[in-house]
Amino acid sequence: SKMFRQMVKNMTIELPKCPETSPLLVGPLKIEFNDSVTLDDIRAQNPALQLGGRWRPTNCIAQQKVAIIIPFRDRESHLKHWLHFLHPILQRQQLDYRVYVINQAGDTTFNKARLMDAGFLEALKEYDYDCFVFHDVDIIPMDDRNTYKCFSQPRHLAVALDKFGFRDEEGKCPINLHNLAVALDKFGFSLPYHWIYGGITALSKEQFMKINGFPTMYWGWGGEDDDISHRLSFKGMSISRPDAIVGRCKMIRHGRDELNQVNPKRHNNLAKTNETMDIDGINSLRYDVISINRTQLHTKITVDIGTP
Ligand code: UD2
Ligand code: MN
Repeated sequence: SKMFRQMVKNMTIELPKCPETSPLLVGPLKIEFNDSVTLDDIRAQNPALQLGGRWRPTNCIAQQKVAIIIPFRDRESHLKHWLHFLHPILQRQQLDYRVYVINQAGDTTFNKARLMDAGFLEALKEYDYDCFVFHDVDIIPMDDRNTYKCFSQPRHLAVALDKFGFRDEEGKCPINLHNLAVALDKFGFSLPYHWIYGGITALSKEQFMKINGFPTMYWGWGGEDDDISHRLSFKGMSISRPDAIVGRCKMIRHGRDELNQVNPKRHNNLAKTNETMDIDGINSLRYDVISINRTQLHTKITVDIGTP
């Protein structure tokens, strides 16, 4: 009978591995920020999400298990845009993923790298992830072929940034980013600075462990991304990137956060990465989990990461 056949199918047939390139991808995306979208809308648009902001394909085994780590404090409107755009993209990419928002407790200076380290450790307590994507809350990829997975070298995904709202006096965008990307790509360039490693990055568990995670001493804005880039090159790794077309991203324009002023010590710290990296990072980090809040859209972990 049909029922019997269905039973046998469920019991004996193992799911195939998902294809290297998902057949569901659509390519370039129109990203426009609409403030009227609500969290209820986003939940309704992503009915297959499980508690904790988790999803995986049902008809194949994902190529990689991916933890998305967002360092966070007081950026609710950016987070809403992020959830609205990213959940559908990640599902089309057929990933086995979960979204972690790592929220800094208290009101001392922001420390992005500590939050990302804590996110790595907390995610691994829950699931055997292959890959960790570290993601600014205010950047949205403009092409779903920019796959959120890990490669044989650490990946930089936010390659060509379209800074939202950047206009000249006549209200026109002075640079057509698409044309610029096409031109750069034609001549074999993707970025002016090949060491840039910020915005959205992906490291496998092994790549992350090899550099002892991220530095703990960068309080406030700047430097930590360059420190990570230094760590990678000191350990003999290089940075892998999509081309400048697939790697286009839109950034929400914003001012400097009050508790994330430019870090005056960043250049001093950066000069010492080679000496400090083996003792400063995931093996020296101390933090306390204050709360874990799982919703349909994300796992929000509030952590006390100490003070400068
Ligand atoms: C650049 C980098 C970023 C980081 C930073 C220096 C790119 C595209 N971006 O971003 O990766 O290296 O410089 O530190 O290269 N955040 C909060 N609340 C706060 C402050 C920060 O949630 O109060 C989080 C949030 O996820 C944000 C991220 O930290 O996207 C980076 O901070 P930013 O947006 O102020 O820095 P930005 O845009 O200059
Ligand atoms: Mn930003």
